[in-house]
Amino acid sequence: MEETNPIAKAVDKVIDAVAERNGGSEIPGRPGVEPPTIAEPVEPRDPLPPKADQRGPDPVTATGQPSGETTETRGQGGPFLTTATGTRLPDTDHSLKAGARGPVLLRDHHLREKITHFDHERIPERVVHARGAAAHGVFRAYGTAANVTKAAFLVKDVETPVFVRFSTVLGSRGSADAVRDTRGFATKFYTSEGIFDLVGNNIPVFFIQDAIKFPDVIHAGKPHPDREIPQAQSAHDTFWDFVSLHTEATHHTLWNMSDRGIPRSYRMMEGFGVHTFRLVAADGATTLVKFHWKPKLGVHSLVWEEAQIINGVDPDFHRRDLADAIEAGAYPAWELGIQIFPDSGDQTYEGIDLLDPTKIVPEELAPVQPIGLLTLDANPINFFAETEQVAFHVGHLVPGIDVTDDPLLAGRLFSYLDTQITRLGGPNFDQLPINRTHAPVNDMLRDGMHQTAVHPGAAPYRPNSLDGGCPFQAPDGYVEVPFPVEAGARGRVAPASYDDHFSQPRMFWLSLSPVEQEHVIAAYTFELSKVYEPAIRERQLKVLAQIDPVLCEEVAAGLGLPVPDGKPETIVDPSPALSQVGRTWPVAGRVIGLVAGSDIDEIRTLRQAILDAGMVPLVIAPTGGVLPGEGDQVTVQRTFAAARSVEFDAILVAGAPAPGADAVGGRDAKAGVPGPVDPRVTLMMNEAYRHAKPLGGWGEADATFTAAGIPADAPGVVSGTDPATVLSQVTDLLGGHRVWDRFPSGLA
Ligand code: HDE
Repeated sequence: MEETNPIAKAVDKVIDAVAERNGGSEIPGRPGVEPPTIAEPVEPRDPLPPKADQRGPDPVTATGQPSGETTETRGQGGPFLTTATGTRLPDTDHSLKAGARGPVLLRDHHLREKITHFDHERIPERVVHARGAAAHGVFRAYGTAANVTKAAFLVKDVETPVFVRFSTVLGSRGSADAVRDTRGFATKFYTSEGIFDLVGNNIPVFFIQDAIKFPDVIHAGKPHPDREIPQAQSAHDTFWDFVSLHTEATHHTLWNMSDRGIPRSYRMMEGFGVHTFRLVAADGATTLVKFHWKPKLGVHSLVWEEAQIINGVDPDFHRRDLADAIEAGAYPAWELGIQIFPDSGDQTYEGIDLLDPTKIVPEELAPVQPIGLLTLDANPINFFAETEQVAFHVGHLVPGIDVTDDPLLAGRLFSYLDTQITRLGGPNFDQLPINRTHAPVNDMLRDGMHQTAVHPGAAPYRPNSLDGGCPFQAPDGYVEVPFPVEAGARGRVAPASYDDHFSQPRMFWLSLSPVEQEHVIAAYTFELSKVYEPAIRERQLKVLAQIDPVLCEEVAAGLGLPVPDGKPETIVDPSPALSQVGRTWPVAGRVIGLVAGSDIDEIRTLRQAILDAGMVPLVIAPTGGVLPGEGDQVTVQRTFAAARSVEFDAILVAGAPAPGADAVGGRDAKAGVPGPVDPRVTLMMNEAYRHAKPLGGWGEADATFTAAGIPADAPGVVSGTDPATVLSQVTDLLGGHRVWDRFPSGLA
């Protein structure tokens, strides 16, 4: 019962206190559960509960039974500082010394325990996908897959707890979020039949067709081994050396060079299982499928200059966006869908080899059929315990879902289990709280480092008679589909269908709108211009010639290189579903910058209107504190000195702000070019304009646009007298994500 739950009550009290103190502000990002006092708190009290937007792993034992734990008992307990073993401590600031000036005594057990534990706080980061962010949620099945799979979690209206981790591939754990890279989209379903991990990416194809090349492609993408640069990016010699020599990578690389390589948000990415999976129905019938996640907010991306600025201004951009959206109640949601193919024996569909992970099946040929809804509704309580320790494994399967013979998947089935043993320090990683199944475990695995189950019994083997024969083999348990294996001579070989490396890249290119094609040209030109060796650039141009002549010519022109011979050999139809431009989407969780200029009275009402529309208003003013004037207190979230355009999806300006007191180049380099309007604001408007973001203003706002060099009649620039009308027009523009017609494409 909600009312009698002491934690829920405590959280409610804290929320009320926060709201009261903050003048009703609902801006996400508060670091702790309650506002701190200025003076050091000295009155002993119990540890505070987690924030209202946070939830830890569900309380189950290491063997999957309800544990009866609560948030209170799982974290820390009692008001006083203790050792790891619960002995109370009166002082943790001074080492035990012989006299005030030392020496420090070796017998100081508290010092040794504290420092020793600290010395071992780090674990190896993931070999790939080291940088990530995660959230808890729930998956509700529509029941539409029940005819093709017996998986219990896909029965209509069944709700399954999930934990989802998003990631970049190349960067280290501390690298920036908005880099050009593939994104991981890994989902752990805690089903009643055991764990199912769908470990996907935001790009539907992969670089390579065989797992044996995975170390090679990753070695090529990671920083160079001598200088260990560059960090978290593909714009360097070894990457382009590899992909230009392994042309099977062309399709994936083209997606990377498209806007898909720089997502606006984890909330606005598609996800793909990539491989073809085999589903098994209750009657044993099998079907081949590809999994898709479709974001409710649509697929959106950054523009490249914006991404570059973000990586300096807010390297945690995607992490923050995910956590803030959940804290603000704008829960991200995706539909899970499947493309269904008959399991006809040859494992192809419309001539496409379903076992080749560098190929998609266009949605126009096989529509994505929705089978359930994923909603992320809670942030983790502790990054390390949850986001870092979560261990995904493509071999975590449940009855009704089987793998196929895709050779990339075969390597993954080995790798994900193996890597956890180094990363998480032994074979018992499944027992870490975030990895615990919700299905009762009755295995014969025993002992090992960090064993947390206390196994009774004398006979962890079978058959046995000493433990009454337990555990018994389950007649309804997981069975691998007895799919016939095509016999042939043993050899390091691939089927002929794997030789087509260019027809699908060409299809992707032809499916993009002109503005998206412009971005692809710019991305290849940027990346290859960072390649030192001309031979590698020229080799890659030959690859581009196989995709499209315009793409090749434009990139060659940008690099100042001759256009190589060669042209596409295949004729393909575009797949319109691959373009992300041209539709409108919900604006939930979008961030609007509200610049307090000369006409700030309306900011109060507008701010509330933005909150009511499910978006996040950030008030930007010359100094911090609260806005001057009558009415509700409005807290300033960003000063002119601290704000940068990249934090906002759209900017509204209340008139024309005069230069602030700190608008001098010596104090703030952004203010180096003086003008009648605060130069930090004109820089902000100018950047947002270049990044095709909707802009709006009222009062003397035209003076701000003029000072920023923005034509008042430019597309997506809304100037008016009524702030509510301006907001409504800007909100409509935001639904289309960017104002793409501001910069018409020369390719159109
Ligand atoms: Fe991974 N991959 N991978 N991968 N992968 C890992 O597992 C690997 C591939 C993906 O948030 C590692 O636990 C091989 C495709 C995601 O924890 C490792 C091959 C796809 C994540 C590993 C692939 C992925 C990983 C590193 C080629 C999309 C992050 C740490 C055959 C369908 C999961 C770990 C998380 C992580 C191996 C290719 C997605 C080393 C050998 C294709 C989302 O085991």
